[in-house]
Amino acid sequence: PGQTTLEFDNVAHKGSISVNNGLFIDGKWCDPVEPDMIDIFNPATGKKIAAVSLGSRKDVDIAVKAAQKAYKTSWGLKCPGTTRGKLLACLADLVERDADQFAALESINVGKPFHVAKAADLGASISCIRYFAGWSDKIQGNAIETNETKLAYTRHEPYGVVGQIIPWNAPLAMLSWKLAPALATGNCIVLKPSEMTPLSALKFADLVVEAGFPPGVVNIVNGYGTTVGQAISDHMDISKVAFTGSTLVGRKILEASARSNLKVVTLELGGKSPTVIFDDCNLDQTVKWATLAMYGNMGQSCVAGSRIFVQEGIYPQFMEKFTAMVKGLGQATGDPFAPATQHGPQVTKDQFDRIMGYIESGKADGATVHVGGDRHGTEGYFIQPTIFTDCTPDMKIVKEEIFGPVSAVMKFKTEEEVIEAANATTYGLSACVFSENVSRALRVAHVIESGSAFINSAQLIDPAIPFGGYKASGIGREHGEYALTTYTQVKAVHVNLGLNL
Ligand code: TXE
Repeated sequence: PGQTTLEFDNVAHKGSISVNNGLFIDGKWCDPVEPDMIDIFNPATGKKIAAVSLGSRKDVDIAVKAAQKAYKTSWGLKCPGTTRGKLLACLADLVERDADQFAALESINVGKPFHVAKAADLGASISCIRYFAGWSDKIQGNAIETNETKLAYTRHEPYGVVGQIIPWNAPLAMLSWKLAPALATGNCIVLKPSEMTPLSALKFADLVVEAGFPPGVVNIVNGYGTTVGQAISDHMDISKVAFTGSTLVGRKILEASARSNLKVVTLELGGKSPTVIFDDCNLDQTVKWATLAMYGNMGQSCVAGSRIFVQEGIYPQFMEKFTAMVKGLGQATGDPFAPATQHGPQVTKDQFDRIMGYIESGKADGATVHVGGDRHGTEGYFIQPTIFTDCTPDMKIVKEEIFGPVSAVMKFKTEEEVIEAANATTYGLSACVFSENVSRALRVAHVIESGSAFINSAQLIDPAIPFGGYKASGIGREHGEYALTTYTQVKAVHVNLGLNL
């Protein structure tokens, strides 16, 4: 392994940032057993910026052994919660110290506008690690009363070695969401970043060492889903896998669990979330939130409010303001490091092609391109923020997750009608409801089938508040106290206080 150095000379960061290009196993950087590399690109230019190691099944085996050893000797039940909390709090401080560098890496590798990466991605990462640091010494079971000859109590024990597979849309935030609760509860980790966006995870590994975590507690094995991801999913010595990514791969991970050791699987998958806008909304605020809900992170957000239902009384006024706002976003498209940029490129050529394919399908199915509908510029993977109108429920752009800056707007008349339409999806991750009538807003939020419902807001995910999906959007919850239950297993201890046979 060696350093790969990225040179920056822009408003956000001047100088160079070095990350190790190896695999991080047992507290050290190492080469893959079978040497292999992958090129890493800048989506704003399409140009190569680095090359890093690609692991294989053999490297996962080595990482799992290191994690098992750490679990038995220096982590898990061997390590007091206060120590785990102290280490996690230190890690949060170190990420905060290096926030500019992390934001620059997310910007150059993922295409996020730098100032957005710093506020949103770094904010979400640091607050999540800090939040779970606080839980580390508060993991406790219950004493259960049955009769006077029995003492029964529960212990919330870690699983041991957990596997974590994360995507590319928010690499550092997804890593933090996965890693923090797993470490707080005493688990050791083998984590695979997305093979396309591993740079922030590689930098993060150096901070794991600097914070003082014992070797083997955190292992980061970069590699393809079909090799490293698959090896994690069917490993006999991994007791739990947490995954964020596509529904297609989520199913494969469940199948791998069924075929191997029935490891516990939690999944955070895709969405096709509804934004429901009633006549009595606060129009100016609604337009801003609906725009953020849909186009934040270039639409590459699992909670993207991509089906926008607007009540007919406010439809013309909403469309006028929404159109202006989305056109403004189109004008603020460009270099992710420019301070005025609000909208960057899609992450890869594959994603770019996939989204352009959806735009073509919308046109072919008879929807109207109201704004955008084409690529932006000639370099990199930029797509114009796009609005489709005249959409019908059978269209692919209404049914499938596009994961790009493409909304489908539909008109509705009644509350009953929109509830049915909002729920007419296989997904159930999130929903937004806009109305100044509190009873209506709550009524609708309660019956929409989704793991989160935002009233008069969007995207405000918080580490203290559970997050996850209904239906095909996932299994289990991240964040909040609920996340602790997905990283611990319950042991019931029965003590005989005098029952004689
Ligand atoms: O996802 P994948 P892709 C959705 C979104 C997007 C689509 C495809 O709609 O357009 O998925 O994106 C690893 N066993 N989301 O193909 O493949 C892979 O290496 C184990 C929504 O990039 O699911 C990466 O680390 N792991 C989403 C991770 O899975 C495997 C975020 C996610 O990639 C694997 C991303 C396998 N067989 C995409 N195959 C969200 N919920 O936010 C791949 N991987």
